[in-house]
Amino acid sequence: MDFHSLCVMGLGYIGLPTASTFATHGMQVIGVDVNRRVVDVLRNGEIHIQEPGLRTLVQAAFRSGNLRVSDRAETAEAYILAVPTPIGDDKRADLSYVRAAAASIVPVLRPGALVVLESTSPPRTTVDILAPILQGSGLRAGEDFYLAYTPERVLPGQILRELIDNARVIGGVNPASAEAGRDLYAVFVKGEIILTDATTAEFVKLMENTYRDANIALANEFARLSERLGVDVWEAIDLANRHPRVSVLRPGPGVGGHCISVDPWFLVEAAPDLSPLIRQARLVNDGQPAWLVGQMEKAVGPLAGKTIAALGLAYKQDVDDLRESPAIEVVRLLVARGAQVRTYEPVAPSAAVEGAEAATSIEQALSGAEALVLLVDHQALRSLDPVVAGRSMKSRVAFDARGALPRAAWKTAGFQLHVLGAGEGNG
Ligand code: SAJ
Repeated sequence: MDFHSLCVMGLGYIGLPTASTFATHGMQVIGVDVNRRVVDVLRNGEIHIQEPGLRTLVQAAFRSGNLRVSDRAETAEAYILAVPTPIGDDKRADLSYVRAAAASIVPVLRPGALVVLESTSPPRTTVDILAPILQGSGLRAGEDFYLAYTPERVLPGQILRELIDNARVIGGVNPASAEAGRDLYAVFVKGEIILTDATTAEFVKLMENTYRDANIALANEFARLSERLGVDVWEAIDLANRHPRVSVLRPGPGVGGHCISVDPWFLVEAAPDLSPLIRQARLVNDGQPAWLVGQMEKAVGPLAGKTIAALGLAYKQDVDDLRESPAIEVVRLLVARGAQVRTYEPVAPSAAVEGAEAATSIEQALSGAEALVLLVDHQALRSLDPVVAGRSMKSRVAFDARGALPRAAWKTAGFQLHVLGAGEGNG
């Protein structure tokens, strides 16, 4: 099939790059977001999210004349749904955005169109939830219109390259739908495109992020064990990873972002009796901020009244995304312990946590601090000069929750340095 027009529902971290990339590859694209502010920002030539290269791409898309933005769906040959699928406090998927986006397509859906869901979703969402809503149009999925699921697999920070280069799994409600999906994405995808059924494609996505979550949980548990056993986990991981079939990930303050800390719950929700390991991995990673704060208390005593500089709030290095960030959870716990916390987030300078003071510069964050804690290994923080940092602080105490600070330099600068997972006598 040849597609000329596309309607992308949801202009966030996935929808905006996807819509723009299709537009720069010659498709007529209408990008839709129900948030009026997002539409206005984009119409003013700005972008509302940070991602390397995105501004240039979006500007090129607008300049090509192929991209328009709106707050309502329009008739097109193909639709992509890239709306959020968050979890509630009960750890169950909230599909309200998917339902609403699907319902808004119903009046404009025409025979022969293709609808693709990209949002990470619980298994069977495409078949059991999306298809019935779209069939409210009177058209039948797989017969009168094509319906497919394809997971986005791009890594925040490298979205634009991975969007094009990564392999794509496309699952259809029938083979013709998967083939239609392939024809659409072949417009720009250079990676291999592999066809399957919709539920398998949904499951593959959840497996990938669950695999990573479980492996990070393992690294975090290794860090806890190392502290107890007097082993330096960083050295131990380096040595274990010389084994040809071992690749232990990095321990840290926990797992954040809107993907890995969320998606495994979709599998737990689907079959709690069959997923104890997946659930436990989530609990280990969610418990990591409290573990870190506990270790800080062990090292320096009660935190109440202590002035602590918390460096980094994003969920991982060199992104501005604060969603589900374990760094924010650590700050909350420090505040709850009565510490005077000053935060500094170089990539998202306006980021703030209730109860903590948001510093606008690293100097301001460190000035008079009795300890610092490195929570995100942003390039700008890794390269912090310990001599300069020590000069503005009241006491030279540093906690490194990412194993990212050059230890010798910090110790030479007179710092008492505590590294997560570096057992007593090895730090
Ligand atoms: N983290 C660790 N230790 C590690 C690796 C990561 O503590 O060794 C932490 C990070 O600091 C962060 C969290 O895990 O808080 C997640 O970061 P990430 O870089 O592992 O993954 P995301 O959430 O940015 O992107 C993931 C990717 N999935 C996989 O690698 C399997 C990406 O390909 C997906 O497209 C994305 O989720 C998504 O949108 O689902």
